[in-house]
Amino acid sequence: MSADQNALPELGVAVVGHSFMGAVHSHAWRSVDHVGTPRFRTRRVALAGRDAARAQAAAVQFGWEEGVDDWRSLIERDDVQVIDILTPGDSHAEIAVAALEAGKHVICEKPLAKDVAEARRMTEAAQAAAAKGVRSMVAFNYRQVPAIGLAKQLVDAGRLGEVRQVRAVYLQDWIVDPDFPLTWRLQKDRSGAGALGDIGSHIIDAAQFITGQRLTGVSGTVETFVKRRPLEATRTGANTGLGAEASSEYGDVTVDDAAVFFGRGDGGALMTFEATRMALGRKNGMRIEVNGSKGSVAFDFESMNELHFFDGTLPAAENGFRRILATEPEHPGVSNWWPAGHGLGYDHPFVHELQEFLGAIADERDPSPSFADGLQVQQVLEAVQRSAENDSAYTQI
Ligand code: SOE
Repeated sequence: MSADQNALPELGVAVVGHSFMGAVHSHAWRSVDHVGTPRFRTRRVALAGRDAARAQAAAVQFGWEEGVDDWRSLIERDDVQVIDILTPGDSHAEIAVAALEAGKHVICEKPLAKDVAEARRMTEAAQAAAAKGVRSMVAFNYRQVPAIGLAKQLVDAGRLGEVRQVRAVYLQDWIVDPDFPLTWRLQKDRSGAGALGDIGSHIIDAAQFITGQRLTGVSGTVETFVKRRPLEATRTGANTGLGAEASSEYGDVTVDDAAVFFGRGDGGALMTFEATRMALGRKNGMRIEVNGSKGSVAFDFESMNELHFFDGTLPAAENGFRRILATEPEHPGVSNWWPAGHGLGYDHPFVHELQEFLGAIADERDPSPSFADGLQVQQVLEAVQRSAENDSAYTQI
């Protein structure tokens, strides 16, 4: 840390949750002061979990001063100004509303809540807090991938012309095995939805972010291929991924394994979406293609440093999709990292996300995406669920 950084104001941070997203966000909090132009000297004050011993072990592993078993105690502390919520969806609303009412800035994992009512309550609390200078943000990390930022810049600059079609898929396969246990991501009362909420929410946000169009209605269907699974065995050690241990008892899966839907954007675009955790062989296949009247862009997370751009204004005989390496300093988020061509990974966009959040706190503005953006995505998710329950009827948002 340079002498100048020592002069920056201190900002105490606490995270709630220490599984996959706890590990990823902790990694980002450890980096954020050392990348680009820091706005604060962040202090990683505490990590909260449900079990004291596991929280303490995670705090040591992930670099937090303390591990505690009660998130409420963090909200009461004067040395904590930021709460980062990384828990299952059923606790987001309670933690976020309490933290905002206590004057803490809040960043919260997506989807914002487990249902629209809770997301609305969080958004109202965020708006009331914003009037007092307290900031809140929902963590749609894929917005912060440089190639996705570049796609948005090309659309905004009119290089695609009128945006007419979007096709977005998010393909994973980590629950294909019927013996994979019934973790919280497979329980509706804890997560709100399955693949639809967990990864469908990302492609809804990315499609709307890139095109600047919001979905106005959707038609969709969902399926649960494996209807019963072993319950999850009590965890002992760290769990920094999606894996879990099975017990010998079984329970019902109450969420979708896969969802397919289409919708219309408010600018006239037709958008199709597929979210599944059953696409055997696909690990984190988040892909999005946008076609306009003058050009197209295509992104695939498995080659996350690339954006494919077709410029339809060039002569047909020598035209084709051009592979742009989105690693130039001009590309969004890249200039603070490595020389051109050296590339970023899954973890870097989470640092960009914190930079946006901390920049907004320092500049006294609302960060993007806001809780209101998270609420709108939640409304899309709920509209897909209603459509699916109603023979795929087209459902207004
Ligand atoms: C977090 O952003 C997240 O959506 C996880 O919840 C998913 O399970 C992961 O695979 C993609 O990232």
